[in-house]
Amino acid sequence: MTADADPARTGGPGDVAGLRRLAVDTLDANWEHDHTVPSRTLYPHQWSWDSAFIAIGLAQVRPERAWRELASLFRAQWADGRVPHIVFNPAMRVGAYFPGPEMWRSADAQGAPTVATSGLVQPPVHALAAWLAYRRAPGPAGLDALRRLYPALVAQQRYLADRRDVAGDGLVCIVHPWESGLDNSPAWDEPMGAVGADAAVMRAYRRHDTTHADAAHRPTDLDYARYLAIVTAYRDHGYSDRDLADAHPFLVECPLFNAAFGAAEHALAEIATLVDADPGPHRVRAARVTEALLRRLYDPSTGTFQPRDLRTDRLVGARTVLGLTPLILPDLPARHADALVVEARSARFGVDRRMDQPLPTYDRTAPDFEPLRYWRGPSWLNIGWLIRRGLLAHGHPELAAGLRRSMIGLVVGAGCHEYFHPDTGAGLGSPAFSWTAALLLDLLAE
Ligand code: 2M8
Repeated sequence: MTADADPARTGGPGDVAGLRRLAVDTLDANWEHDHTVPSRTLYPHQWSWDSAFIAIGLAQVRPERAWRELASLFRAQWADGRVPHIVFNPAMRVGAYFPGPEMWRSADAQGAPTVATSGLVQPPVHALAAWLAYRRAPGPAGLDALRRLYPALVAQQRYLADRRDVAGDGLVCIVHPWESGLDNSPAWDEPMGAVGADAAVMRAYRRHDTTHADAAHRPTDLDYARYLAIVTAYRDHGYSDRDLADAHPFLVECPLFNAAFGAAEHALAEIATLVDADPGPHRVRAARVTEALLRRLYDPSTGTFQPRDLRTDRLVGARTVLGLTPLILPDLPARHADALVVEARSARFGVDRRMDQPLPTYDRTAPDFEPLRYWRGPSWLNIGWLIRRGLLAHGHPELAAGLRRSMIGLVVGAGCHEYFHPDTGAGLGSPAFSWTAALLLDLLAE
């Protein structure tokens, strides 16, 4: 197959109908009474940003489920507006996932819902997902769902703006690498280096992930020891966001999280016009987020966005795919969008109208690029999907088409895997991963 051919239209197992069937079967198999698990083995509960991506795909084939997916997630919203990154299914056996509800102890925290959840959040891509789901499945049922979701989506944004702007600069601060969604990205190596923990503490626990996936494809025990140390610090602080700057061990402004935060305001402006609310304040807030991102996270010397470690007030040096994601902001100035396109097209990321290799999550020319290890190199469909949207928003349809073909080609070659080898395209992690299936459906519909 040439790099130019659409892998979904060349016959064989990669034909559009066959791919759609694979995606729908994967989503159906992962459906669990009111939500979709990311993976039956590795992630058997509900995850926040997974549900958003999943709803976008479900909207095409099971619209009623798309709205239930988002509604069940938002039923677990805390009183302060935070949307927890995991909603635990009480029917699952103890030990089905680590760290489980016994570690998070959300019931002891003020304002937590009755269902057990984590106390962290994930990138707020839900308003964008709700808006896109509605565009795929417009009609009275969708409009009702948007009406119900709108205040909850606004409260989610308010939580992030009011409680998580630790530096007072208009950007949201994440308090754990799990909040970024790119758990062990090299972007977190510098801030994580300052978190005191010993890999040996993991002898006291049983990791669940490494019984279902190769340990060489997952975060290390030292990573997990640090993850637990940060969870414990936040939990023992009652999951309160007061005085975080004084003692919390991990405080970072992430370009992807904040790009999603800004994109949510753009999407809320669209939703507001549909549900008879005022879009004006959302547009004002969206513009402020873009301005803050440019002021605080854009590095003119590299022409890309970098996370800011608030404990040192320095930009992180590693060039990861996170830096490209502000492209999803429609109001990013052309000069900055152009610089990101240069970075995307460089040998580091290789975006092209004819892509030889999948988009990696980390600079593939870096000496510590790891093609097998989770978010330290492998290719992920949700990231490619976001960047493709950004390329379209900033007038690069040919690059967007190249990226789309490359992403579809990954599933044609390996199935709905969680992530893919960034050189060979081989499937890694869970072989039946929900957001891969859902976003494939979205790409096929374009
Ligand atoms: C991964 O994260 C969880 C912790 O939240 C884990 O490794 O156990 C990440 O890929 C995250 O982005 C994703 O939402 C989650 C479920 O798919 O898995």
